[in-house]
Amino acid sequence: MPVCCPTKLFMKQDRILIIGAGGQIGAVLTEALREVHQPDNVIATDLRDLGEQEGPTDVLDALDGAALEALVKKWRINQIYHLAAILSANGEKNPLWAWDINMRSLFNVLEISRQRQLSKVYYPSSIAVFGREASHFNTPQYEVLIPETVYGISKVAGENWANYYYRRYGVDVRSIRYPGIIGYQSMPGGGTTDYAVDIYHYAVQNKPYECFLSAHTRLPMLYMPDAIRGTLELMEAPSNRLSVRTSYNLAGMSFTPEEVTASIRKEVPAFKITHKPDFRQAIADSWPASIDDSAARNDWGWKPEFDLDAMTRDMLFHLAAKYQVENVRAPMQ
Ligand code: VAH
Repeated sequence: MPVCCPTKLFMKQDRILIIGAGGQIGAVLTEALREVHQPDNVIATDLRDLGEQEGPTDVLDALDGAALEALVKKWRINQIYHLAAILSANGEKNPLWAWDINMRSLFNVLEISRQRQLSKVYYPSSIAVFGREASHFNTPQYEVLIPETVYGISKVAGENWANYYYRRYGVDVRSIRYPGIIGYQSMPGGGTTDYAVDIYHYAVQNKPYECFLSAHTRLPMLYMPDAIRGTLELMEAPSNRLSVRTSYNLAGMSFTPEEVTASIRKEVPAFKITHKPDFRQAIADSWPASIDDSAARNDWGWKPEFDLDAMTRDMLFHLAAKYQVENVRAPMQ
């Protein structure tokens, strides 16, 4: 079943290592990469055993540079997708631990990529790189970056290291500043935008949901199929088309808990929500409400396909199957 890319980009003989393949994006990206490449050429790794999959898996702690080098040699890797990170909310519970994990794992990836001249590296960033000093609406690609979370600080540093390894050593590192990502295939972990996933799991079971953000908190968001397709399109773009080597702004939609609730109620009229803002409200308030992704559109033809109602229909349809709920409308065609 095509995860995101109705048209196969093309089959290639690259050998790809995915770090953090058990995470919210990593799990879906692994499946999508195995649709484009030979499944046996996509090696999924995580801290924990990933169990049986369509392609090879391995256990990897990305903080262990020697272990990473051993896997790159063992599987004859020429591309790394580094999806492991401590996200915004969890990072604030243990700042120096989050910094260490996010940075040491990146340095291991960049160094092994430099030493073994890997062909491409994918390193996700986030709109968490922006703080209150940035333009709040339609935040531009080049903007002052004063993040208020350790996660955001690590992503600003990471973007600049990626740019450095590209310009100094020619390592072809590519990056996207993901907004909040919403999908039915996997659960998020430790983020501030996780409410936008949790709400659908409660709604499809017609359970009341207590939202940890206030009703009017507007944040940039992106549906998983769009996020995955955008990532693959960036990775397949000709290198000479890419003008941004820190990280590309990417946007899909921008909504508040109140607006996603209204969208859900078109399908689940009885859905109830309450709001009990916690420490994540301050994080969300420091982020942009919407993002200008014109650089991605100009450089590699980025264009989102899902709006809020289309995402709602798709999320509820797939989650209805998971929870064995009936009478949920099929997704919009
Ligand atoms: C987080 N989901 O909430 C991540 C993301 C823009 C938010 O980076 O931390």
